[in-house]
Amino acid sequence: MCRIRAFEGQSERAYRSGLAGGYLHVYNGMEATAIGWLSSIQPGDPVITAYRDHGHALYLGCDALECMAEIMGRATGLSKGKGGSMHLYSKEHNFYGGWGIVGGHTALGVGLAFGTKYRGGNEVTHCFLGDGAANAGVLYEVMNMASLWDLPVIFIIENNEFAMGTRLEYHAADPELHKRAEGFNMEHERIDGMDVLQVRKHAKRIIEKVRKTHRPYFLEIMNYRFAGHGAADNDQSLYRTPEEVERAKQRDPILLLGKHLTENGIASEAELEAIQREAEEEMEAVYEAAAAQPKPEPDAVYADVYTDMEPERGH
Ligand SMILES: Cc1ncc(C[n+]2csc(CCOP(=O)(O)OP(=O)(O)O)c2C)c(N)n1
Ligand SMILES: [Mg+2]
Repeated sequence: MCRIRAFEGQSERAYRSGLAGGYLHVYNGMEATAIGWLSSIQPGDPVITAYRDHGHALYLGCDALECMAEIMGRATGLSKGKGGSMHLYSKEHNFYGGWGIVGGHTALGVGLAFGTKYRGGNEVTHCFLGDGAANAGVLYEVMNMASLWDLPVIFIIENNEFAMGTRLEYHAADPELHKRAEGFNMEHERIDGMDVLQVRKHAKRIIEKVRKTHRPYFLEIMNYRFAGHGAADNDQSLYRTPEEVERAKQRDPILLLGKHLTENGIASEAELEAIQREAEEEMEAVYEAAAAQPKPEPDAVYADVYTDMEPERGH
């Protein structure tokens, strides 16, 4: 969680220095969700998410320098410098992106789960989405398919209480989003997303169940984003107060885990500080190294657009 937080500090620095083109959304405050969940998956399980994707990519093992190089549009970036912050992608790590069309990637997530069923595999697809994305029509088409066809997919709503500047209560007819799964005959629940150990505990139980039953699951994880919607969200006073943010920060996932570790004698304050410092130093070096990477050649724009590969055949 410290590595992600430190990485985000540097990615915002890249944006403010004009080194990151396009758009950028940081994960501060939400780290316990990705880590609690992804620390419970099995190797080979596909993962897909929206544009707030740095934390997922890092935890899945994507190289921090390649991620930062991607954010800076460099040829050595994870997506060869052509995707930017919103389109981190690494098939090697079963990380299928990184998508900017709100809700659109949920169809791809269900496609990944369909692929598993078609090939007779035992993987579970983990499809993260935002609370705002939960209002996209495509989600309801693919929830129906997932349930009808018994596809092993877990929809994980990262409910950070806002869709850009619109608060949950203003965009959702029923703010308990998980209940929407009822119409699709799908199991559902809502859990706290600020305590990484709690997320991990629930994740183990739910993932095991889906792997056994091959039935989809609809989960809503409550967290909170500490930063603005994106790096260009400069006037948060239009939709929330600094006091509200401060209140939420009292349950900062890094703070909560730190408390747990010190109170139970697992780590000392000094050890925690060292972990934080190490993460900060690592990501500062990553920033410098990424800024020194080459930019793509103009011709690269034509590469990786079409494929002449034969599609993979199943049974
Ligand atoms: C189809 C589509 N409509 C609108 C947008 C513009 N847009 C970008 S982010 C966003 C809000 C999404 O909020 P949420 O799903 O809660 O994700 P969060 O930013 O909170 O992680 C919107 C409406 C978009 N990218 N795609
Ligand atoms: Mg949101």
